[in-house]
Amino acid sequence: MKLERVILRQIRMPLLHFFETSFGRTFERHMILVEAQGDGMSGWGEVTAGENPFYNEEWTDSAWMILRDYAAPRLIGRVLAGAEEVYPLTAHIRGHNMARGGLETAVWDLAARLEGVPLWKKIGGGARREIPCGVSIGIQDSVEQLLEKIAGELASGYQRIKMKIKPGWDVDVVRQVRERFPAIKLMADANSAYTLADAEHLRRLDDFYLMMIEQPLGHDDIVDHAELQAKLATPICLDECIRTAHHAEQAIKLRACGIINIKLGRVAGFAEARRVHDVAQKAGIPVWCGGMLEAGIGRAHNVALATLPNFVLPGDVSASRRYWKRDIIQPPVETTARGTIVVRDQPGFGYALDHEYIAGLTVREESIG
Ligand code: OSB
Ligand code: MG
Repeated sequence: MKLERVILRQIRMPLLHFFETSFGRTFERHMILVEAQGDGMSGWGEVTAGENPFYNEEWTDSAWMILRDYAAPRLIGRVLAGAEEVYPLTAHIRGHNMARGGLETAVWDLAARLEGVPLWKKIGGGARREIPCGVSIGIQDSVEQLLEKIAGELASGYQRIKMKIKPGWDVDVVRQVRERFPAIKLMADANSAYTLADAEHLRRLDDFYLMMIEQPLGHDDIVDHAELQAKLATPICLDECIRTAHHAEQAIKLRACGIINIKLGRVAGFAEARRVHDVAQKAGIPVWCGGMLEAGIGRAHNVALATLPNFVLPGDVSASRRYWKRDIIQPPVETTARGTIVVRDQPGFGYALDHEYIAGLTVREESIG
């Protein structure tokens, strides 16, 4: 496949409700869609960077510059034997995995479309026909609101609830959720809001038999997580810390986690996501697919990823309607009453793009090559 042109489009999509994590509230997403053109077809990717450099070092504008000035120029005009070649070709860029991943996933989609096969097949997935789904629920203005939201998501069929926590919204809130919902699969995500000095406080969460506690400590600190894990009965799940398969190896060797959340953008795309998956699988560590408030392209890519065999836990991949009044794909991503997403068999990421809607949402566009 010869990559001839890369088109970047930045779109603006207001969220139906704000989403609050320990690092702040998001009201509106600004995401970059990557169209990779080659051999007469287009593949599509979505950059999962946030609007600010708070989850990791990237944000929409940094990703735009990395893609335009570094990643896309490295690929344009090249004949690629396969999409696996994208990761090493952009590996000279330090960090900026989400920018790299937006392009990498677009090339995987292109490769699948050129062969006329679904993306899940192209990446070697297909271990399941339905993806088990959970939801991630942000920090709310009141516990009552949180309980109501959880009840609504359970009524929709979702299989597990993840609640965001931060200092001041943690043990007491989790206790109230547990009292109201004694039997649900429940977990908490701190997005790096604590330090080892909070170990005794975090240990109180052991009373609530959570499935896991996600990324309690520093975004880049595997060693402290190992020390904390030794003190906790609840498994730690690493998110921010795992940017490469090597990080996964180190975390497992140090016993810093019992579970890994894999996000395509955080690890720069499908090739490295598969390697993280394989490292975890070999060590007997289950994984699940994380989310970054994606629009339809990113959501569909997540569904494909979650068909790999070791994605055995419900992920943060949920229906488009939880976030968007209207999604950029047709049909939108929908869930069954069993709390699953049925994997589609159409070529590439499996959904149709709503080009007219995308054009209306586009605030800047640039063609490279
Ligand atoms: O840590 O998983 C996270 C959203 C933004 C930044 C970080 C995270 C999240 C989520 C959202 O939890 C999950 C979703 O997309 O539904
Ligand atoms: Mg997380």
